[in-house]
Amino acid sequence: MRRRDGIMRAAALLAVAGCNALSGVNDFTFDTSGGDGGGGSGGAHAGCGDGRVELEEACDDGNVRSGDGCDAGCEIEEGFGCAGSPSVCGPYLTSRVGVGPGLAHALPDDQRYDGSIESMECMALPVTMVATRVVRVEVLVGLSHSWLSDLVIKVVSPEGTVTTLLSRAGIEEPDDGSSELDGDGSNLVVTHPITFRDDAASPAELMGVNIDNSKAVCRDDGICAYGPSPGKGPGKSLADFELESPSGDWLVCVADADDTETGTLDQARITVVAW
Ligand SMILES: [Ca+2]
Ligand SMILES: [Ca+2]
Ligand SMILES: [Ca+2]
Ligand SMILES: [Ca+2]
Repeated sequence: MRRRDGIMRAAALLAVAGCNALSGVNDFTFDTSGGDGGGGSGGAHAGCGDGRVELEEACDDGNVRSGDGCDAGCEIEEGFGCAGSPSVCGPYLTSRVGVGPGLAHALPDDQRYDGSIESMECMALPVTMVATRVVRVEVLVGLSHSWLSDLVIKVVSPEGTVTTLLSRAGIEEPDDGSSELDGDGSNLVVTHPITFRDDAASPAELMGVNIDNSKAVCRDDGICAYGPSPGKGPGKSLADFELESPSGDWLVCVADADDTETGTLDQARITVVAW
């Protein structure tokens, strides 16, 4: 079955990645400024600390102590997330997991991409966190390719949510899966990986728009971070993953949807902030 093929592809790549992970690409950091002066201690008001989140409260954890995520004025402290009533709060944690650089995985040319994840090449990124709610996700992809608009890049969360980061740059594609369309012909090079994050100034659809076909994105135009442009692909942005569970295999998937020009996957890295 096609689906099984796709998973096996991802697994094979993960095996390659396992070797690379030994060289220390994985890291895990505790990232909170919590407690030391978070926002808005406007002073306790009646009802703050009673364990019920009322209209004027962002949180209420049943006390009027600061430093535990919900401050003495029932405001959420910087670097924390809170949910529920009474509020349960936790510090933001950051996990960063990568495969490569150096994967050297040839991307099949014109691989009969049909919009499905099974028709893409996927790199699996196993994230393990004690946190349970995603706040923010950022993805870095490193690959070489000689014709940017051949490419579609998607991310799949452990819960199975799919969002599209890049879809045939410079092409108003009629659907997710068409081939034989010519858009931006800029190059990608492994020495200059691309970061996708929601607050980037440039949309991915305009990648390469200021350089000619002999030039490389990021290296020659200095623009290395892009906001997702799903085109006809699924999803809106990386915020689609908010509040999902961060733990499990995230997939970064790439398809080459048109013939002649080719490329090679070099690395992928995901940064997940969650609490
Ligand atoms: Ca209250
Ligand atoms: Ca508190
Ligand atoms: Ca497009
Ligand atoms: Ca191609």
